[in-house]
Amino acid sequence: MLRVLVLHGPNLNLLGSREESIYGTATLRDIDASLRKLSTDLGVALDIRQSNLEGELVTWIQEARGKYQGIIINPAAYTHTSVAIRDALVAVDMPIVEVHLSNIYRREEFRRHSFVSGVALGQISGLGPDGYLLALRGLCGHLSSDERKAGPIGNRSAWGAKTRKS
Ligand code: CA2
Repeated sequence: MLRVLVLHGPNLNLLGSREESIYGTATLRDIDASLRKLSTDLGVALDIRQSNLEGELVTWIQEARGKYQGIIINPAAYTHTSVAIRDALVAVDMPIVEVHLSNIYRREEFRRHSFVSGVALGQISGLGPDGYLLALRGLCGHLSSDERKAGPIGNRSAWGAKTRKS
């Protein structure tokens, strides 16, 4: 059975209680419940954690090696600041999907840069809680596909490789 780790970064525990105009009304519990339901349908084992501490997230990423096949992460504000989280994601050497509830490219300038996107399999931004479900489907599809064997994602188009004729 595939095992996937889901990490939520700082302040996401406040979802649904403030800033609803940006992040919506769903709580983190709601998001986690819909992820768990989908994981049952997909036959995937999920562990879900949230932390407000950068070091704790780094430790959890390091510990993922050998226990999980992939990580879904919303690094929240650390997206834009944390070389430590990026380095840990590189070191753990497994596919990463980055999720943001809001569209970080339509907001303040400082949110447009992600330290994580360059080391991620993919990023989903702006689709609200559904983004996590799409991330889980995408990650599981990637993990169970022969496509992985075609080489590092950075060296090809993951999707294009499948559709290319020659
Ligand atoms: O859109 C996202 O998912 C973000 O990762 C959310 C982060 C933000 O710093 C990123 O730029 C984009 C902030 C999460 C804080 O969530 C709150 C929820 C309710 C009240 C206050 C903060």
